Amino acid sequence: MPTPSMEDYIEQIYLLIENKGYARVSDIAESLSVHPSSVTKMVQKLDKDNYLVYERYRGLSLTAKGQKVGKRLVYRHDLLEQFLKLIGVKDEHIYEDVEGIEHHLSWDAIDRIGDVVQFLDEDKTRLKRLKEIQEENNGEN
Ligand SMILES: [Mn+2]
Repeated sequence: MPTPSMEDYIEQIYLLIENKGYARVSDIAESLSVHPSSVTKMVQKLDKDNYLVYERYRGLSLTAKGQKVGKRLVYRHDLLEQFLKLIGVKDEHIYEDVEGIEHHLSWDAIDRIGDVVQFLDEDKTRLKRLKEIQEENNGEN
């Protein structure tokens, strides 16, 4: 199992490759706000653990295992954003909140949150009722 830090790297590398077609050490460092030397170190570890293949002058590509994990991590991040948005969390909190919790939930919890998203999404009266409750509770504070 990848550590939280490894997950952050795999997730960002997956996104960079998806969006730009490649992931350079400097791009990874920028998107994670870390020093390039930390990226090089982690990339070497991820290579050793078979998530990616790193060649100093050719760049880096995800293995099948790395792609599979990356895809799941991006799905998890997006689902949690969608969930927080649906339950009414303010936009300005969503990204940081997801970054804070995503590594600490079991896949069981992720799947159950997926159920709730579907539950709220498939019948708009449910969301409407949730909004009413929130307005009532906000009135109390
Ligand atoms: Mn994330």
